[in-house]
Amino acid sequence: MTHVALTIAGSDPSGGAGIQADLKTFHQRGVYGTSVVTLVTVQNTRRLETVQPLPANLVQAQLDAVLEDIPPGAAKTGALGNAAIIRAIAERAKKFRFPLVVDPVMNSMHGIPLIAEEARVDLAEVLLPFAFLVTPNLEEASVLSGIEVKDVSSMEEAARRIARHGVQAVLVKGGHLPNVNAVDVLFWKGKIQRFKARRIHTSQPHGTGCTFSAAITAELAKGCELPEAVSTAKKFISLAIESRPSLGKGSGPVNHHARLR
Ligand code: PXL
Repeated sequence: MTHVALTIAGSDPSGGAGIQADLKTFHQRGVYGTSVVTLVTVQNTRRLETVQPLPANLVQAQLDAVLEDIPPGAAKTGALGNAAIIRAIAERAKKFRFPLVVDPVMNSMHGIPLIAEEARVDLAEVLLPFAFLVTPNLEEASVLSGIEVKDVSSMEEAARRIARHGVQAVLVKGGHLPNVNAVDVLFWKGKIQRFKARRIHTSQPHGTGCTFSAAITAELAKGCELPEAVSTAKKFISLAIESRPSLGKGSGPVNHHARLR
């Protein structure tokens, strides 16, 4: 049986983040990948110059074409650009019969917005009600929860608050926490679970968030339970960071070819 995962995300021509990272991760985790492009960036490992969202009806038409033909076992969203695109996707997500993972991408690694600031509320209020899982980093968790998220206890509180938007599960990623191991907090079915990994000191590799959420989506597409999917994906992203290829003259990508034993 061939398992299928769908990504709805932006293009990163350098291949480290966005749809390129998602498709490579799906492939590496043994899942057939399909993709809907939301926006095009002009970037390399050194700089991001342009973010050009596609017309929302074109995003929706891509989604309709792929859904009627190759229904996935799970889907994820990445950079969404603006409120019109979020609404076009939410309109279809209402009827998804598979889990939707929302990676609430707000800024590129270079600090450039990948979603219009006024559209952040739409992410929370329009899309999250139809999502299975949302995977914010500390900064995104602060925006989505309305509280300052800076340590493990505020991560837990933020996860509970974000779940009030109607999303079934919340994974707050602690990769940017100072001085502690890389702890992620999962709130699911009324309970908090922590996932720990040794911190790997690097200059923030490019595409970590995309690759992690894509790996979770791949496991869900194969029918894994959520905690098992998160645990496997965390091992994958840790190995991908550890074994990153030195590519590019700036902040290089993680290793999408990482192979779990
Ligand atoms: O890592 C977030 C991200 C997502 N999607 C696209 C990106 C980036 C970061 O640069 O370029 C297209």
